[in-house]
Amino acid sequence: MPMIVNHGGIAISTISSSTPNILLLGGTTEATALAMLLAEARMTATLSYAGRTANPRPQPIPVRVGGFGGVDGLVDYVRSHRITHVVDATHPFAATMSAHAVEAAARTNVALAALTRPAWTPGTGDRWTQVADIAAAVAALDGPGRRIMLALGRQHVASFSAQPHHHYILRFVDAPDHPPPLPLHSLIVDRGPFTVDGDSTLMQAHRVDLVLCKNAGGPGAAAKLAAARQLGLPVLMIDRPWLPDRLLFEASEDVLRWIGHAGIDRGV
Ligand code: 3Y8
Ligand code: NAP
Repeated sequence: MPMIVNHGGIAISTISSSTPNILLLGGTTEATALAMLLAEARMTATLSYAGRTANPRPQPIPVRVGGFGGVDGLVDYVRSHRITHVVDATHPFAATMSAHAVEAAARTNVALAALTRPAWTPGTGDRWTQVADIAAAVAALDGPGRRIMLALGRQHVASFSAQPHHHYILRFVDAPDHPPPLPLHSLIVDRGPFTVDGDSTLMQAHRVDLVLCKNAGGPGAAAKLAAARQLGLPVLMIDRPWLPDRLLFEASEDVLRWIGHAGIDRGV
């Protein structure tokens, strides 16, 4: 039970509990793997989705869906739900969520760790051109019309209407409510993780001559890179955005060990 201490009429609630209560910011393969471990360990945890997709993957722990309402909303959630640990297992391009998690953890003095995956690096046979961000990727598409696999999902498609002369092969998780704002496009509705054979077949069927993607890292989206390598296709790779310093893990088992040791007698 929480201990409420009054000092001069100011109630200071100090949560001292021996049982962790984890908020897992999800939306990645790694988050799903950690959720499985937390469920097997019978730990109290909630996986959080932003609500970007219509039918997110079911999880073995309770799920909440939707934004928190900025940093203040996240601080309120952490305090009102007596969260003891926040694990940021969001995608490396979910930079706003990650920045909010760092600030909210500092304001609530709650333990924070990130679970991510290393960036992809080009290997033998890869034909990569690396660019800093979406805008640089758009600028890099000057020149004759091409057939581009735009493997960025839905959120950034409008940026490429500045280069309307290419034929874009799009892959969305959900069918869009309106046609994408690109005059020449083919739309595939599918969710990953994907396979090399599947992506190779897709690239050949659509006569793809350039693959454009984010440096997401991890196994769930890497198939297209192997397929591009096999087919000798160039890749335009968008580098990850800056993320604030925080404790970082790359294995969900290490996060479980950290939860067991990270102090939880903290004021929240
Ligand atoms: C809502 C949860 C799991 C997690 C699976 C991973 C792998 C498959 C590959 C391509 C690239 C892309 C996209 C992608 C992958 C995993 C992982 C990953 C890339 C789901 C999911 C949610 C989302 C959000 C969605 C974005 C979009 C990005 C499609 C669930 C399936 C392109 C990122 O329609 C939209 O608005 C989609 C938005 C953010 C990027 C964008 O800007 O459009 N992911 N993807 C999460 C939430 O609401 O919090 O629906 O089950 C999760 C996964 N997508 O447990 O199996 O670990 O990364 N997701 C990219 O990497 O470039 C597809 O097509 O080759
Ligand atoms: P983002 O731009 O960093 O975050 C924008 C806002 O979305 C956040 O401020 C927050 O809203 C809300 N949000 C983001 N992730 C959330 C989560 N897990 N739970 C609750 N609210 C969340 O995020 P994004 O890039 O759109 O990514 C959204 C989700 O899709 C994340 O779960 C991420 O892991 C997943 N995803 C993203 C990509 C990608 O390419 N960006 C790829 C695969 C999966 P409030 O400010 O209201 O709290």
